[in-house]
Amino acid sequence: MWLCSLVFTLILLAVADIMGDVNEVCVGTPGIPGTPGSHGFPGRDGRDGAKGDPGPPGPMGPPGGMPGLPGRDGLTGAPGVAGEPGYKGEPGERGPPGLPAYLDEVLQSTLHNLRYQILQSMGVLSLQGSMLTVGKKIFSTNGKSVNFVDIRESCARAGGRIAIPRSPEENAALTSIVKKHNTYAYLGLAEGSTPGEFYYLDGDPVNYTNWYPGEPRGQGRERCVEMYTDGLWNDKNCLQYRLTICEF
Ligand code: MMA
Ligand code: CA
Repeated sequence: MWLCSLVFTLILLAVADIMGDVNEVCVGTPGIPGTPGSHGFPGRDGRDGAKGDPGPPGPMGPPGGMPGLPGRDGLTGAPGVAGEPGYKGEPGERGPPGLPAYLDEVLQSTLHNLRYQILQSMGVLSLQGSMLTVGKKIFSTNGKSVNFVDIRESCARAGGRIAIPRSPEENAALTSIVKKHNTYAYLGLAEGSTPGEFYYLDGDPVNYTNWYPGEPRGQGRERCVEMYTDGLWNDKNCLQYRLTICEF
C-alpha cells in the first residue's frame, strides 16, 4: 500500500477534479452501515391449491322427510336344526361278481397279518399268565376280589362275562387260577326260585356241577356259588369279596 500524506492526497483530488479522471486514490476506513430499508409491497396472490378431502357428514335432517331406499341384505343366519332322516331308498342293482376270497390278494394278505398279530398277542398274554385257554374259551382274571354284582359288571365292560365251568376241563382251568391267587371265586350261576336249583346266568339249566359234599344247603339263603381253592363248589350269599374271573 502506498503511504499517502494528507497534502499529496489533497493535491491529487484537486487535479482529478480538474482532469475528470482518477487513476489512483487512497481508500479510507469503511463507514457505519446504514439503517435497513422499509418493507416492500405484498406480492401477488398464488395459484389455487389442490382440492381438499370431503368433509364429515352433515347433521341429521328434520323428521318428516321421504323414507330412504331399503338397506343391503344382512349377514347369513345360523343353520337351522337338522331335519328328520329321509326314507331308506330301494336297494341298488346287484354289482358284478367279486373275486373268490382265495384269489383276492389284498384280502389274503390282510388275513395273514391278522392271524400273525393275534398269535403274537396271545403269546404275550399267555406268557404273562393273563389268559388261560380251554378249547374255544379263554379265562382271565384282573386279580381283584369284589362282590358278585361288581364281578359281572367288570366282565361285561371287558366284553366277556363271569366265568362258569361247563366241563371238568374248564373247572380244572378255573381251579388253577383260584389256587394261584389263593382265594375263592364266584362262578356264573345262581339259585333259581326253587331252593337248591341253580341256573347259568343266561337261564340255561346246569349240566355240569362240582359241589362240595353236602352242598348246596343254603336253601334260598345262599343264592350265589363260590369255588374253593380245591375246585369244589359251595352255595354262598352274594355279598362276599371273591376273585374276578371272566370268560371270553
Ligand atoms: C358256611 C357257609 C355256607 C357253607 C357252610 C359249610 C356256616 O356257613 O360258607 O355256605 O355251606 O359254611 O359248613
Ligand atoms: Ca353253602
